[in-house]
Amino acid sequence: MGAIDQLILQLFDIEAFKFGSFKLKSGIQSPIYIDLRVIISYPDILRSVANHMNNILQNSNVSFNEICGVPYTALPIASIICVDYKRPMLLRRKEAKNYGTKKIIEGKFRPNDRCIIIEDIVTTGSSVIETAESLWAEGLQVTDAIVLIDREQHGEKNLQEKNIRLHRVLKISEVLDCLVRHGKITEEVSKNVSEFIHGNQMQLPTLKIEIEDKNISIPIRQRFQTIIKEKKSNLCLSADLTSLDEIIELSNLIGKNICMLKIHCDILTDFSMDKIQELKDVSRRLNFLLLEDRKFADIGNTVALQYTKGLFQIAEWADLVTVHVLPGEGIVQALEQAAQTINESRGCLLIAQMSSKGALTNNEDYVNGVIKCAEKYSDFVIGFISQSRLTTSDKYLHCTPGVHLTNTGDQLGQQYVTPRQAIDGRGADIVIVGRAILDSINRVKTAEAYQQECYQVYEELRKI
Ligand code: 5IU
Repeated sequence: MGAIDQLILQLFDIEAFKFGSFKLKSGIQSPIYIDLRVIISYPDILRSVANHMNNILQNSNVSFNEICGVPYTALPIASIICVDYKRPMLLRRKEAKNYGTKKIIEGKFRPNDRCIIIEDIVTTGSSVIETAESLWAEGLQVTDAIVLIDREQHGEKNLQEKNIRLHRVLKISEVLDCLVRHGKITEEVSKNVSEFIHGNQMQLPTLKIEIEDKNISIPIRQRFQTIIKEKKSNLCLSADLTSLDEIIELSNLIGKNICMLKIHCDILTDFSMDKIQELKDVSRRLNFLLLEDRKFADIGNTVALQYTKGLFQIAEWADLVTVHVLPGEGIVQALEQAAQTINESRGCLLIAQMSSKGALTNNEDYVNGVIKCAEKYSDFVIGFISQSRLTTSDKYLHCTPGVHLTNTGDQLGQQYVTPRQAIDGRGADIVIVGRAILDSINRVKTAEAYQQECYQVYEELRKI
């Protein structure tokens, strides 16, 4: 007999599965009741459950620093795995203590550590999501949860919406099949339970709003606008730093204040797909877009390769990229086509005008050509990098770099205006700020100040 069948039969023998008619907490009448608390009385079964989870960990190549068990039944399972892997354990209190330190997460960890969640059973996934949210709030990275049983009532999808992968030892459908095969329950009971499960798919109500507003599959333009309103931020940080580790650390601190993070991947000395995935996770958690300021400028065929291939595989992680229309509109067509191979929404910003002294972009014919191109590819082009308002249409977000509250320029041609001048005078929606924040003594405080100033002016003028 296979190890999975053996586990299912053991669970049946200790009455972890009960069939009949049971009133659930929600008031719904259910033909099955699963009580996994009983397993703590059976060391062999606990051992076997932990072994199955260890196998999942090995096969899925999930890397982690800590393991967090969800009280109560999953705690002893998580302890065994921690001891097996010699990794520290964390746990999330059901309620924060109202005395002493008020910590909700117990155990030692460092910001940015990877943590996996262990749970005994998933129905809607709400307890895993609550646990992940507490861990995220502490700066931990959580992308995977392992459960003993998935009731297959929409938990996997609900977790997916939060970018958490669900790994399960058993699915309820497998349990039913196995019990029928071994004559423990009749076909009829199995069918009854299956029908109940299918009829009780439980989408989390709060997630419904998220699907409309934040889900990665919604058009990027809509997502951007929602982020700006929700976070009250029209600030984009231009993180022209050469260390991706530093950018990740900084975005953990400043992510809450920005609507977008702009980077140049080709100046990074420590670029790797794993690290950029980490940055992407931070951007999802703290809800900002990632802009790779690649300034594509070649013929369509080459640009499609630059976008999707090579060391950087930009299309995999950048929500938005910047594009020069200098080679003609084929460049945008190529990028849009290439983006269709990615299963998340992607877009681009066309560079219409530059902030640097003597920029050749800044003539009327050129800018008109850029606007025409935006109109033609308006599903993919969501805005401009510009120094003035180019169209009256609200469809395009105008993003303006070259902003500093105290400096007027640098030694290499950069020309600065203040946030108010950028938004009021030049019609910017998004203000792109780099060294004004990066070179300040307290980057977090400075970012907060720019966020407030930029959004206040924006609200005043656009009455959002
Ligand atoms: N950037 C400009 N001007 C432009 C364009 C892009 O400054 O016209 I197009 C980029 C360059 C840099 C950032 O990455 O925006 C501005 O950084 P500072 O705020 O540190 O100058």
